Amino acid sequence: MMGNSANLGYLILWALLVAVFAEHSPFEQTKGINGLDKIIVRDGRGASVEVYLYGGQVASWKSEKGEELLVMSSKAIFEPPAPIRGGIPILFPQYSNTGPLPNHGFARNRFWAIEANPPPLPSNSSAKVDLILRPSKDDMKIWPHKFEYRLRIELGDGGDLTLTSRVKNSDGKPFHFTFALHPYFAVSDISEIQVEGLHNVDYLDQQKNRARFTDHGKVMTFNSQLDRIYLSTPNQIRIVDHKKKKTIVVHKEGQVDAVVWNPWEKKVSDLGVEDYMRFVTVESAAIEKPITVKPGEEWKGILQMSVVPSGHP
Ligand code: TA6
Repeated sequence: MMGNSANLGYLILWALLVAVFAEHSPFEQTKGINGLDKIIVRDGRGASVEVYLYGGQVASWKSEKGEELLVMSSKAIFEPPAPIRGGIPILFPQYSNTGPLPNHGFARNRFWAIEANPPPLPSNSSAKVDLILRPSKDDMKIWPHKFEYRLRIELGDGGDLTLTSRVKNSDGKPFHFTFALHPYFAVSDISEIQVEGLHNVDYLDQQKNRARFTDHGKVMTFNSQLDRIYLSTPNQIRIVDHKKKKTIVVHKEGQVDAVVWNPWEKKVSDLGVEDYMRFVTVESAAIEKPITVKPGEEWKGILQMSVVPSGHP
């Protein structure tokens, strides 16, 4: 009798502890599509971000009002080794196929881990998760460098989303990499938006063998396929969505380039035929001049994304 009530007491205590822990844990660990591990971070005011450990990839970012701000392809394949088409893929340690590695490197189709105690990184937010990627033996065969890629995914005031990348060289020799974070930003209609902030900036046209041009347009609009690497851009680029009367503000640090892409009618096997109308990518990138990290040193890059009413400063 006594034993039973003691057990019940322990059970209640345990349930209370679990509830208290769940309340204070900054994120929820769950299963996503095809049973892949997924993290959900909520800010307590309605904003949320969902992240797959596969690829360390943000798959959803919702505003305080629950509006989805990123696009996931209607034909996205959630089956390793295919990368996930949508959200925010991490292209590392090689952007594109101009190097020895598979297109866009390997970070987007590796399993990342949660890092409980990352090295200090100042933050005012408790709505965050820290991930880490270390190379496997097989990765070392194709890219022979020991590294630690730490990614903090964090919701800030007003539901803005910040991705902080830290790449540490834990090897005995320097290494170089090219890189991009590739957000598929949700827009009302690709023909109704304009991208601002790239006036008079040079770009490499990926549809023309990376020939170099200068963009003289005050703003960019879209009416056909576009795939450009803008070089040494300002830190802030804005996507103005006239229909939604909203502007997505993309702020980047530590990555001087930016890629703007929309495939339009170009066939992309894991993209629904009409999906191109709903997104544009504005990517924070380091492409023209690869980043060099010396042994024991760390590179840091920040991508901060927020949505403001159009016309807002
Ligand atoms: O960043 C733009 C880009 O490099 C385009 O050339 C385009 O092909 C896109 O990325 C998607 O690449 P993926 O390997 O995901 O099909």
